[in-house]
Amino acid sequence: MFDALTERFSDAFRKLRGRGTITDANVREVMGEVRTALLEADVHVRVARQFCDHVLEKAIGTEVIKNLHPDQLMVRIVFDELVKLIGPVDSRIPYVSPPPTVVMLAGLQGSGKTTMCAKLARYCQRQQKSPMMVAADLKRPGAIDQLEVLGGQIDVPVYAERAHDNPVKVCRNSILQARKTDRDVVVLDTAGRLAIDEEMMQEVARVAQVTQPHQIYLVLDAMTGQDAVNSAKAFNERLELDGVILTKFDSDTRGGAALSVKQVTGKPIKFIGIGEKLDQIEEFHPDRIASRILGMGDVLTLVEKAQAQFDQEQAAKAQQKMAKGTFGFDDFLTQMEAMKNMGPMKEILKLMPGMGSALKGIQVDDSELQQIRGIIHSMTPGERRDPDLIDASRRRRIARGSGADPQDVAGLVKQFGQIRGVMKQMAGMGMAQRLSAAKQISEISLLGGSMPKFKTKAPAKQKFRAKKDKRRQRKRRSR
Ligand SMILES: Nc1nc2c(ncn2[C@@H]2O[C@H](COP(=O)(O)OP(=O)(O)OP(=O)(O)O)[C@@H](O)[C@H]2O)c(=O)[nH]1
Ligand SMILES: [Mg+2]
Repeated sequence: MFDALTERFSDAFRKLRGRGTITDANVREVMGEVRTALLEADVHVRVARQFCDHVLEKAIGTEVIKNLHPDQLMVRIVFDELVKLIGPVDSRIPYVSPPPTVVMLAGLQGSGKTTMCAKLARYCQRQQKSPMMVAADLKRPGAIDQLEVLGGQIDVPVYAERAHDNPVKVCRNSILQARKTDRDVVVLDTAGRLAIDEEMMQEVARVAQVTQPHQIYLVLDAMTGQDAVNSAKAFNERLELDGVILTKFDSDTRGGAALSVKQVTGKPIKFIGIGEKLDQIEEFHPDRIASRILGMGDVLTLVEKAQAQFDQEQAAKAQQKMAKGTFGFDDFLTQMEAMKNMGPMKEILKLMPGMGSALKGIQVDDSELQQIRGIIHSMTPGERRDPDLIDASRRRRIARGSGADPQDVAGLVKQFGQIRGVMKQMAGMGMAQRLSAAKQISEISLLGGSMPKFKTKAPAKQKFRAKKDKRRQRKRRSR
């Protein structure tokens, strides 16, 4: 579907190849072409403009990562923006308890509702559900037969009332029938019209009102491009849509609908139909689609690796700070922010020399990152530099400010104290020793190892000196 777009994109990026850096001027030039490519692919004008603005904004502020060419970096930025443009989406069907989960399909005539109804039933069957399909299209002669034929192919019962002409009643009865016969998913196949008309809108709105479906999906024909997007807008105003299903994704269309729907309606694409057969349904995954559009999976991997390398260098810088004993909460946070794309926290901590061993046995998972950030942001700059300042009352204040528990604050400060403990060990070393230790550590940590034990000459002497200082202070106070 995206062939033409892919080609135009790669032409545009090629222009950046051989240029030394990303500059305002060359990015603008490339984005001009990207915009034309999007418009040619029938992407909504406003969507194309916004998309290019976002990419520009990001590209111009981007630090150029060593070992990467500007075109590779641009591919990455465009990829990220594409993913944002068409996502996020949870393409699973949220099944309800108690059953049945009622899914309603709506859309224009010929968009592929009836086919999709059977595809969804098949999809649910594969998830160990027992679906039922409902022939709620009482307008088109043959509609019931069509659904029954499809039901026969996948062994899914079809609920129909041939004597009725009221789809609202049929749908309501079908749900009672599903309960009686232990069917846990009900898919309603509603009638379509050639264009959006008031009577049709009233009918689907009434069906929705009476049956209160758990999910309402709009079925759109990808081949109809911007018309599809416009009808999506009209349906979205009348129905509480939960998502869009784009059919005929296998066709030779330009892809504009796929890229515009989310921005125009605010509703994501959840599934795509990729052929006439009943198993030709796919969950919609924005990253896979974006990668398909760019057709540059290898470049994306390369950029990811370079990014990881860059982050490791940042980590090396931080650990030099640690070696100097000046590593505070701010540095800690910077490290985490810089590496938040790198995967599980434990991996990140492994990259921070010393932390792996300091935090051995302490579990920090990704979901806690948000909370840790909140807690650190609620500290004063002084507290971030010197966590020893944080006493019980400050702890309560920080907890209040971040919506965390005082115990969580205490836990974080304690963990951080352990990290600083490791740093203090390093602080006893001479400058040259420190630097070579830093280098040594960074090499080791690159391989995911933990911090080696260092022999230091100073600690005993230092401890002694510290004790002496304390004694002196006490004396002074008692005087
Ligand atoms: N290539 C392709 N064809 C599809 C796909 N989905 C549906 N079709 C075809 O599109 C045509 C219309 O599909 P239907 O499922 O009958 O569409 P509908 O929305 O129920 O139509 P009405 O009930 O008349 O409103 C059929 O010939 C299908 O085989 C798809 O993903 N890819
Ligand atoms: Mg139909």
